Amino acid sequence: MAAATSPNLYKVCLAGLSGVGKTSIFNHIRGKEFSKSPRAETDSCNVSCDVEVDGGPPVKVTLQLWDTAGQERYRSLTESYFTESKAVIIVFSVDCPESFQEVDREVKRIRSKDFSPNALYFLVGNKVDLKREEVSQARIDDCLESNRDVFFGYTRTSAKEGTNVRQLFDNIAQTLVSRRVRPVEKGPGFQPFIQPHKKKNCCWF
Ligand SMILES: Nc1nc2c(ncn2[C@@H]2O[C@H](COP(=O)(O)OP(=O)(O)O)[C@@H](O)[C@H]2O)c(=O)[nH]1
Ligand SMILES: [Mg+2]
Repeated sequence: MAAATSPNLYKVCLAGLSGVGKTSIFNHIRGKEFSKSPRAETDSCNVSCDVEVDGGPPVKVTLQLWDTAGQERYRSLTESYFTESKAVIIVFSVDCPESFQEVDREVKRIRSKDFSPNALYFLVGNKVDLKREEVSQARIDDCLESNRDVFFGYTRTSAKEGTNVRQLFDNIAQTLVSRRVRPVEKGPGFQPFIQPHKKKNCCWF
């Protein structure tokens, strides 16, 4: 029997140095209020997007977005976090040059196939509501120019004010569909991303 038709479901992960606002972006898109100390849990939420393809009726896409439980603090985001990701959002904070240096390290890891090798990568500069931007646009442009084969987009966001967060996910959904990235097969072989023997919200590592 043929596998059941898959919905347009894609796993998407957040990455980037601790403190850049990953959990805040995650919380914003799932409608939670902004907090000065958001609780980090390994968790996922579904983000629904309508994508226009070739002028036809909108296609429904679900992005299954994953946040870290703060493992990045110990440089211990393991391969299992990225497994099956179709897109990875690498976040830095515009007020924190160190977080931008981390982007360079992450690009090196992507190039050495340490990260999810088949995912599309999206760069995000978060906290644009802050007056002090310490990462110059010239540095960002350089990074995008020399990594044109890595990043499919750059978005300036504020998780605090909600600036561009929705647009980021719409853009990711649009890119995945227009590049004909295969969604998760939800047929008989489908596995939820949570490891079956572990409880939801429980740390994997
Ligand atoms: N001003 C401002 N602060 C933010 C923004 N996003 C996150 N923060 C704050 O930055 C800190 C770290 O955020 P968090 O989401 O936990 O970062 P994570 O470690 O990458 O998950 C928290 O105090 C947040 O309230 C933003 O867009 N603007
Ligand atoms: Mg977090």
